[in-house]
Amino acid sequence: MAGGVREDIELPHTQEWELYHNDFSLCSKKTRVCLMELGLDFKAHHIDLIETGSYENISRHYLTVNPGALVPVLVHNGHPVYESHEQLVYAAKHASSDANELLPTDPKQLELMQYWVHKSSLVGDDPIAGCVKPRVTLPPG
Ligand SMILES: N[C@@H](CCC(=O)N[C@@H](CS)C(=O)NCC(=O)O)C(=O)O
Repeated sequence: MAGGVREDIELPHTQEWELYHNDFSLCSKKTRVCLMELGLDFKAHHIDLIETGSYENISRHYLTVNPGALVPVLVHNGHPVYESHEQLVYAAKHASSDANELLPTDPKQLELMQYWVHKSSLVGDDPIAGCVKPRVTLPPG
């Protein structure tokens, strides 16, 4: 799923902020930490992945939350926000005024923050770049 909020999708919800996540998922942890740092109250929906063998992320129900079958999904007033790095910035921008401020006001600091948020998203990362080059050359074919 493309990242960002989907205003055109309305999911059942009982709280302003809800999070579909998994305890072992690093991406979920990023969003959980962010929500907690902001001091936002959120309803958590734990989604089992491979660890229990139940593959709840490919259940009929969860595919209505994320047709891409991935966690985390942040839900704001019923609208899903996809991609954890988008969720961090979205939550920080839309948190109520009594939430802790996470977005720097200084443009240079904001740029630095965006750099690290993007870096931790792994989006566009070439998995080969930066790796140690192999010492052997495999024969062609
Ligand atoms: N780029 C996505 C990656 C999400 C992702 O890969 N989530 C993993 C857990 S960390 C997942 O849901 N895996 C389920 C599976 O592969 O079956 C994000 O940052 O939100």
